[in-house]
Amino acid sequence: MTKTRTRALLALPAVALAGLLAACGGGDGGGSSTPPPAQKSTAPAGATRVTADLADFRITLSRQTFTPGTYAFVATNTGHHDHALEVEGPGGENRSSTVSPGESTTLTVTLKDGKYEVYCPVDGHKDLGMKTEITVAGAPVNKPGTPTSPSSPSSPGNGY
Ligand SMILES: [Cu+2]
Repeated sequence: MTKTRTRALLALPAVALAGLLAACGGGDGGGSSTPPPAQKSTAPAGATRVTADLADFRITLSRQTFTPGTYAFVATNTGHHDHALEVEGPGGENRSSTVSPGESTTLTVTLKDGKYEVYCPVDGHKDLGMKTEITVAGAPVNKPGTPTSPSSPSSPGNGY
């Protein structure tokens, strides 16, 4: 009367894990040592995650230099006033929704070569110090970096 059940289900977790591992591993150009938790993905696939801390009245980004590509700015309001994040530069401007203290929002922006101003567009906060500048330069994230070698000028003519 006893039936042995084939435990085919045991094979599943390993497969799921392998799929997860293959899914991450995006290009990380900077020196962030803490990998983001692979839990909920509010950002589209392929976007590099950047955190933006919106305090009273200062914006702190997890990185200052960028290579062209798509970024998901995860803005968290750590202050006591409503704040928002605006990224303005080549290619236009992008504004996040306004976030209440303690809340966070994600702003996805595609950055091109150039300089961008990152600030809080809420009343006068920019002038109170909620602004910073970022630089976008170099090879796209998904390509291996091409070294920027300044063409060496002809060697000084000492004797010939
Ligand atoms: Cu603000």
